[in-house]
Amino acid sequence: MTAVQEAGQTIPGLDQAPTAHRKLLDWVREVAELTTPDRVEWVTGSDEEWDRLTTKLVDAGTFVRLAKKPNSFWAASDPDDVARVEERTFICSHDEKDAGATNNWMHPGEMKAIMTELYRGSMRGRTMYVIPFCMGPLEAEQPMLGVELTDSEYVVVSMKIMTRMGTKALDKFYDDQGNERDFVQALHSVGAPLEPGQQDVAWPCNTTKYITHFPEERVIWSYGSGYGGNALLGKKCYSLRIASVMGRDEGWLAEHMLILKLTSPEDKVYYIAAAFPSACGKTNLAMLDPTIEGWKVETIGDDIAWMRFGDDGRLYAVNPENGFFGVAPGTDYHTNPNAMRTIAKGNSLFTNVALTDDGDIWWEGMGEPPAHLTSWKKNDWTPESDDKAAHPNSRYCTPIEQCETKAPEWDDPKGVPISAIFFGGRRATTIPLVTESRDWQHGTFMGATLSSETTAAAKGKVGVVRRDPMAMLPFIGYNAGDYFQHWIDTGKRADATKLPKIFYVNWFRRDEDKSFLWPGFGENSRVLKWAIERLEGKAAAKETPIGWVPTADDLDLEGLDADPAKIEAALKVDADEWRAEIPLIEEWFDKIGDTVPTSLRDELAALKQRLG
Ligand code: GTP
Ligand code: SPV
Ligand code: MN
Repeated sequence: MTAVQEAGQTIPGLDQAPTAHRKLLDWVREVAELTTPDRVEWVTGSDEEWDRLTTKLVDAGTFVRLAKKPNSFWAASDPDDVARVEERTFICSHDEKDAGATNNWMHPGEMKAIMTELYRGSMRGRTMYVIPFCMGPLEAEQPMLGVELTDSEYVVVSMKIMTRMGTKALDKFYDDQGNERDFVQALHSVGAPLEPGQQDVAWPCNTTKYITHFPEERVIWSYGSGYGGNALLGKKCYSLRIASVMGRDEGWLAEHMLILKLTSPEDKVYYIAAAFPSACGKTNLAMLDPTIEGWKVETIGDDIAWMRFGDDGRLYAVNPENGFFGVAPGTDYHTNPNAMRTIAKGNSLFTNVALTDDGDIWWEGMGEPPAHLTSWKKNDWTPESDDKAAHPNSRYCTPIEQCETKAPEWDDPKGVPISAIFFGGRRATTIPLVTESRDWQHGTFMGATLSSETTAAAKGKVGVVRRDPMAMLPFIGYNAGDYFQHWIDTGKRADATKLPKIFYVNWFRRDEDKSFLWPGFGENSRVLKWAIERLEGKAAAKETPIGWVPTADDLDLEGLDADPAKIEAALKVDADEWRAEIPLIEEWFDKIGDTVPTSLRDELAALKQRLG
C-alpha cells in the first residue's frame, strides 16, 4: 500500500469522475479499494489519450512503433499468453445445470472468494483505467453499455479500436429522461502488481488465469491474461457469453457470426450471416473479393452478430464491434486483399507477428520472407529458422471505419435483414462443400452437430476434431441444450417464409495428399451465388440423406482453374463416412444430456434411417 492510501486519502483520480452515475461510481470505488492502483484514469477515447498511451507502451517496451505503417504498433506477448484459455473460462451461474456440460462451472460465491483474493492489491504500482464502452451502434434505442476496469494500457488502446468507447459511450449512460442506464461490469487485471522501484516487464500477466462470467448479474471478472479474447471484455465475454444469456431471456440471438452484404449482377441485395469456429474463415468470407462477374461483397462484421426480429418478421443482424481482431497468418493480397488494404492505412496494432528490420510486419503466408526478421518470440529469424516467425494465432487489430469494403449500413442501429445463415467447420473429410438444410429445424440440427478441427485460437492441441455447435462451444453462456431449444423456439416465432435459409459449408475438405480440394477464399463466391439462387428457386440440387447438395453442374464454375475430380470429391456425400459420424453425434447429445431438444433427437433418428 502506498503512503497516500495509508494516510486514508483517496486514490488520485478516483474523485475526478466525469459522471455522477451512482452505480458506476460506487463500483469503481469498490474495485479501486480492493485492487489499490496508484491512480485511476477515466478514459475519454481522445486522440491525445491514444498518443499518450501508445507512447507509454513504446517506452515500456510493450510496443514498437512501425516505421512503415502510420500510427501502428508491434507487440509481442508473453509466450504463454497467446490465445484464449478455455480450460480457465468459467460460467458461474447459481445452479450448475444452467452452465451445462460444455462449460466449466463454479458456484459464484466460491469463485468470488477466490478471485477477490487474487484482485486484492493486484493493480499496485499501476494505473486503473475506467473504460466506458458501447457494443453496437451508439444510436440504438437501447445502447448496449459496459464498463471495463483494467490495469493494462494495451487493453485501453485495443478497446479504442474494437468498441465505441470513452466520452461518446459515457454520454449514453443516462436516457432521455435523465435516468441511469444499466451496464455490464467488466473487471480486468493482468495480475502483475509492481513493488516500488520494480522494473515492469514488456507483457505483464500471471500464470494463474481466470476468465469468469456471472451471467445472472451480467458481470465479468478476468484475471491474469492480456490476450485479446481474455482481456478485451467487450468481445467474447460480453458480446457472446453474457449477451447469449440476455438473448435467451429477451428472445434474440448472440452468435459467433460474420455479416456480409451480397449484391447480385441484377443489383439485388442479400445479407448473409455465417458461423465458423475460431480461425476457420469468418474474416476472410466477410471481406471476400468475388471471382465471379458482377457479384459484389461488402463487409458488416467479421466475428459477432446480434440478431433480433424486426416488425416485418424478418431477422435483423447488428455487428456489436467497431474493429477487426483478425488472424494474421495466411492473410495476403492473394487471399484477403481487403484486410491488407485496411491495415495498410495504419492506426492498427499487431500482436505476435514478426517484425521486419525496416519497421514493418510479416507473417507466414505473406509472400517471400525477408532475409532477416525479429520473430514473435523476439529472436533473430531467417528463412532457415525452424520456428515460425509469427505465432499461428497472431492478430491484427484495425478499425472497421477504414475498411474500403465496409457496407454503408454497417453502423445502422436497425441492423440488416438476414436471408441466409451458413454454418461451417474445418473438416478434412465427410462434410461436403455445401449442403442446404430442409427447414429451420434441420438447419438447427446441422448447427448443433457442427464439428471442426481445433485451431491455435485457443490454448491446447491443434487439429483435433470436436463438436463446436454453431461455432459457439467456447462462447455459450448457459446450458448448450437450452441454447439449442432457444434456436428451435426462434424458428417458431416467425413465418417460415421469412426465416433465413440455413446452409452447412466446408472449405477445408482435403485430398489424400492433404491438399485442399476446394480453392476457397474469393472462389467461395461461387457457393454464395448457388445459395442465393436456391433462395430464388433458380438453382438445382440433389436430395441426399444429409440435405440438398449441388452437383458440379449446379455450381457456376466458369473460369475456375480447378481439377474437376477435386470438385466432385469436395461435393461428395459419402454414406460410409456419414454412418461413422452418427455415433459421434449420439455421444455428443448424450454428453449434453436431457436438455437436448426432442426435435433434434428426432432429426438424428431420421438421418440415421436415411443413411440406412
Ligand atoms: P476468429 O477471428 O478466430 O474467430 O477467426 P475467423 O473465423 O475470422 O478466421 P479467419 O477468416 O481469420 O481465417 C483463419 C484462417 O483460415 C486463416 O489462416 C485463413 O487464411 C484461412 N482461411 C480462411 N478462409 C479460407 C478458405 O476459404 N480456404 C482455406 N483453405 N483457408 C481459409
Ligand atoms: C476467436 O478466438 O474466436 C477470436 C479471437 O475471434 S478472440 O477475440 O481472442 O477470442
Ligand atoms: Mn472469433
